[in-house]
Amino acid sequence: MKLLYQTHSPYARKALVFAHEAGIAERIEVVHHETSPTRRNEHVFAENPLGKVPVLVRPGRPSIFDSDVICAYLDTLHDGRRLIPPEGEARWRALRVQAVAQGLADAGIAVRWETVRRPEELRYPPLRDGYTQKLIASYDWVERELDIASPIHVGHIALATTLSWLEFRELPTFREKRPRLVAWFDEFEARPSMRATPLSGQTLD
Ligand SMILES: N[C@@H](CCC(=O)N[C@@H](CS)C(=O)NCC(=O)O)C(=O)O
Repeated sequence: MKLLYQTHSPYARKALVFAHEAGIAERIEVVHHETSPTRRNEHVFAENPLGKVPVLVRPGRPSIFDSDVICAYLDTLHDGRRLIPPEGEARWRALRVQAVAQGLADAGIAVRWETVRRPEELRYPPLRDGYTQKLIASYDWVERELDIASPIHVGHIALATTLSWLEFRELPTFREKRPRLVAWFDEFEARPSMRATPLSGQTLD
């Protein structure tokens, strides 16, 4: 399998960290692609009509996207404990954290459009502020709600890879007055799966 990847994408890293945690990373060839809605990447569009990474290209079978679906598929390929709990409240807890993590990454990208990516004269500060409020409210939510004592699940992976990216891009910090979250995140960042997948590179628009 090939993973169309980007070394500075929180979503792509989530899929790859998931593969490491599931013990199947060696079955995946990682191929870096630059993507941006302002610079069409034909290789990525050939596999995903949204033109986004990550995409999992499977020999002889249709490609899979987005990161949520890739993780769900990867979870069917190993014999260990499921990283997406199959049933009960544990399932909804994990998927809910994943949803907040996805929204955090989406909001972080939106803030970057309104601060550094869009030409200065086209930036709209109220939009920057609105998305920043979503970041802050979500940081507070995970400080309160995160199930730090549960066995590792997809929500943990999505959240850690997103928080790591938010720091990498110097977006508003989650570190102040959120001791529970910070302690959990710092421990998670030391995991081999995170160390094996460092963030690097700049977005090209
Ligand atoms: N919901 C998607 C989001 C993927 C995404 O936005 N990827 C970015 C890279 S961080 C991308 O390829 N953007 C290109 C574009 O928006 O055209 C997922 O979870 O995989």
